[in-house]
Amino acid sequence: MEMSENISISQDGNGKASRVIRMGTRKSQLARIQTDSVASRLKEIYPDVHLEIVAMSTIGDQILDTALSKIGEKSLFTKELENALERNEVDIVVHSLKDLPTSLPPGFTIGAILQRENPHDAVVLHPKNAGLTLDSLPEKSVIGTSSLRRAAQLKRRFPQLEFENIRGNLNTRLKKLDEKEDYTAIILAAAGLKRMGWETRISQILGPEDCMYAVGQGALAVEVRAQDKDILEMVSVLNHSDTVLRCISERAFLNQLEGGCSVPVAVHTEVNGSMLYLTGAVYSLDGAECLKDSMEICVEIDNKVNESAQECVHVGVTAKNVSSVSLEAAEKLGVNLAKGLLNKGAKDILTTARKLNDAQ
Ligand code: DPM
Repeated sequence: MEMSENISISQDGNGKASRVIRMGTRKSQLARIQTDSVASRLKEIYPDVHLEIVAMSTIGDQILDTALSKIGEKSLFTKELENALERNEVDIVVHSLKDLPTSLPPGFTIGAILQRENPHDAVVLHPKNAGLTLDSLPEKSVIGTSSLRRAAQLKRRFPQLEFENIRGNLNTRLKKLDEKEDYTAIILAAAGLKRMGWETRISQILGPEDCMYAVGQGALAVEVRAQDKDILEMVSVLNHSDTVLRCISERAFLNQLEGGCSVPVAVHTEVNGSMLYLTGAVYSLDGAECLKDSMEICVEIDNKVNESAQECVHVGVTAKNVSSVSLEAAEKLGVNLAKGLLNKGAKDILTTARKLNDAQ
């Protein structure tokens, strides 16, 4: 196996040289679980590889009392990890795809997107409300979420409910819900709850008519140095083509809207045969305004590998083993859907939402 200079070598018990790959992770329990799951996939595929896990804490983990949308910096959870990648201290970083901006800093790329978990949002009730749903909760019940996207859609759909910020990692939020009387329920991504082993706390999964999900929600992404051909090759086997195509269309949509993680933008995608379907929407903060549209495109799910030496990068993603024709089609779908919404005034809605949120 060819080795690049930034891969260190260790001797295993048989004296056989094998590669040491270091995986950077945030220290939160969810980040550790996500990194471990990618590590065990890699271990299955490459039994000779030595994996080391390096845990770091990021600004996003340290600032627990401010709403994510107000801290402003898009790369909140990713910056320190990218610094470590750049300095060759780690070779691979596993992220929730939805935390990665649609354009990555130069020198980095997403080398794999793994099969998506349930991408939908879930309602977690205070135990005393067991059995109720957002429809049947008493008027003025307080729902905890600091996602502008969730709040906008749910305010529109459930005007009788009230919404308040809640921050912290998943453990902290569940504690805040259970041990106080501040919130009737909180809204979290089903995928995160499942990975933490808290699926039993899900009392309701929100379908697209109630709340569409965030771009990339539920999918794990593997970030690497763009120049590190060996590692790129190695992680490319983790790509799940349906998920890659869906997430590229979603990211292209968000990118064309110039939205970050702190704008009320939501999506829904499906792959059926060779058709890729994308629904995307932008909302005012109070949910009163909504621009929403759907489009579809034919993607060939053949396995025409990208033979060309220069790999194509689509919204930060290098998917070496997915057909480049399909990747291009997926990207075009997202761009075109966004252009349609921009023609209908999406820019104004987003600009106003940003200003209002900054002023609050
Ligand atoms: C982003 C948002 C949130 C996270 C904004 C959004 C939720 C923030 C909040 C971009 N990142 O969704 O509208 O509720 O205050 C995050 C979670 C996961 C990845 C937790 C969650 C796990 C699920 C996954 C935080 N990032 O959303 O419940 O892998 O998608």
